Amino acid sequence: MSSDAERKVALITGINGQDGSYLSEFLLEKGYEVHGIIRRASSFNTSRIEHLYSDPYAHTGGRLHLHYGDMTDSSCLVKIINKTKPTEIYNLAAQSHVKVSFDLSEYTADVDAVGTLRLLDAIRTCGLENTAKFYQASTSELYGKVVETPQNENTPFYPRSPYACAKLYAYWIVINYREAYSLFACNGILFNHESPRRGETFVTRKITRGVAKIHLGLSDILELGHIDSKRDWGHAKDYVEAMWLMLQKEKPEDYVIATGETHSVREFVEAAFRYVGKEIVWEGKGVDEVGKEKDSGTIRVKINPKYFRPTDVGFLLGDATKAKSKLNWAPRVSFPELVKDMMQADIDLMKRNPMA
Ligand code: NDP
Ligand code: GDR
Repeated sequence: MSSDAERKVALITGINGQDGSYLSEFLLEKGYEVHGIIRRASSFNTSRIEHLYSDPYAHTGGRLHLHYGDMTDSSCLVKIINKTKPTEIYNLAAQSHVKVSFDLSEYTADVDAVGTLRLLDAIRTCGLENTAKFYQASTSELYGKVVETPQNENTPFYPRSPYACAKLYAYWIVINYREAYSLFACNGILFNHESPRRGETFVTRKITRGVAKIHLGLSDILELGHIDSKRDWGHAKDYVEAMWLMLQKEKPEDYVIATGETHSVREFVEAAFRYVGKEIVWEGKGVDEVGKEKDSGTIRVKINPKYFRPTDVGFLLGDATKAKSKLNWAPRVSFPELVKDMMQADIDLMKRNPMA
């Protein structure tokens, strides 16, 4: 066995999510042994990482290892950490859907807030607080209501959902464990990042799937909620590199990761339709604030209030100057390239499987 200083063993919670899959690829390429926690589900839930197994039925022989676990179960977290003795832990697991968090508020707090505490305590229980480095998936949702813009590491938080409130607890408990126990722990305050592997119910993927279906004649309408929300959208592949970079520094710190550009949901829809060169379906009314409708001549999709949130985040724009200067990190994929990547992937997917 290699010495502790040489060991490169990563543990990823949420490994089968969008970010977990890209991060696994990235770390395997860097020579890491990668362990991931997955939940038991009633059907297969590893489609995003299946390509990483040399043989899907013998993957334990490779450098990627999966363990059943759950952020609500402390004992399994202790067992997995004790068994794998990771040198880096990436906490990506979360009930990550903002709108769903209004319906599952207590569960979201249990997984996203208390789950983070459980993981931090498991590290201490296993005596790894001086050796394991910890990454926390913090979020631009912490900023919520606009206080100042662009948002950087010093911008005050104003969370606007049970999800954001749970992540706010996680953010601070990470800082507390860093200060109280000298744990090497970083918050990556990541702005929205997307990809062809983005969950189907987040707005970008919903749009690219919907437009691909319309393009191929499989559907004729796309229903959305608040289309005037603005987001700073990057590509997930770029963002997982930033997670790793944070853990390679001498000192643990918190970093904003963003592109420094913001676009509305409406602009994303327009870019997607442009990509397929299709006439836009005009239906319904526009909205410029949640709950307040106004006539608009430029509606591309049907607005369905069922997708509105009790409180939404209207505007996000990140300032990643610190990450640029200290981590030498910069996004590579532009907004038009992101839309193109996601559109083409969904067109290919729908052609292969129109029922997808
Ligand atoms: P996904 O929703 O794609 O992935 C979330 C992962 O967490 C899935 O693997 C999911 O497993 C797992 N998970 C959910 N609940 C539990 C639980 N109780 N126990 C164990 N695992 C659980 O999210 P992303 O990959 O997009 O995001 C990764 C992290 O980064 C999340 O914490 C998210 O909140 C945060 N974040 C994301 C941003 C983005 O724009 N993508 C921006 C900023 C932060 P399962 O498949 O079983 O549901
Ligand atoms: P967000 O992403 O809430 O920013 O959280 P999402 O794509 O869900 O929403 C972005 C904006 O689009 C508006 N919107 C819709 N959203 C969805 N999902 N479906 C719709 O039909 C729709 N129509 C309009 C929303 O109201 C919102 O304003 C994501 C998640 O990945 C979080 O986990 C992460 O922390 C943040 O990004 C940064």
